[in-house]
Amino acid sequence: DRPRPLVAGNWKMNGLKSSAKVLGEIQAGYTPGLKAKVDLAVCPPATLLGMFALMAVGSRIAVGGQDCHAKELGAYTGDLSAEMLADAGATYVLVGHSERRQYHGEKDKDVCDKALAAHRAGLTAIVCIGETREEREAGRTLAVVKKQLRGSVPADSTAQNLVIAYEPVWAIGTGLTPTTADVAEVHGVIREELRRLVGKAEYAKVRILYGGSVKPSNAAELMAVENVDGALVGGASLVASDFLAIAGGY
Ligand code: G2H
Repeated sequence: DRPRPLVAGNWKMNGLKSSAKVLGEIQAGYTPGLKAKVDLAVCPPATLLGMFALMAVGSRIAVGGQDCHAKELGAYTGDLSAEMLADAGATYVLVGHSERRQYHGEKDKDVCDKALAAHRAGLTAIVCIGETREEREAGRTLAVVKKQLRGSVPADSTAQNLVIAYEPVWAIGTGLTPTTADVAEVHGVIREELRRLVGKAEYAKVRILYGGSVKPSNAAELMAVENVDGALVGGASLVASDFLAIAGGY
């Protein structure tokens, strides 16, 4: 039994109030047929989170944050706690996206603390991992992914509060994607590692998303791969018809 797939849109630093139109189009296209097959989530910038959550009430489209602080509250100017995201209507939060690791120096331990904070707030943490081009060329992909998982996945994780997103850094926003054989290998290793991390009863139910230049033309092929339980979509999630076409790849 494969887990129910999840297609999550990561809007990154894109979107103004006028982008509510895009969410409206996604809602309109989330037909009963699609609902029966796949869960949808949209992670807009935090400025739009509350509005999107209100708009999405009743549509079964989940809303998520793109990052959270590890603490519940305090003197951390500019940061947002997991509790604040939950209060605004989020049910998911991305943690450890490679852009956070790269531009904000987040390490596995930071990502783990953020995922724990997400769990405390009742959110599902989408923990992002993935190797760089240099790591792949050095043949270290599997070792890197295992190390990131061990360091970033908190011990209290379950199939309910944890989603993994495997995003090879070199495939993000570049149009390049790994072969389906490569994706199958990495996702298989992630599944095995999850057996150790979340336990025998839960590990098969944890959703493992693929991310990195997912688009309508490659989605069906990528998502047919064993142990690929959905997608984390960046650029293509900003266009409702593309996002829906990707979700329809199931
Ligand atoms: C990877 C992905 C979504 P894109 O960052 O998180 O972005 O689909 O634009 O490569």
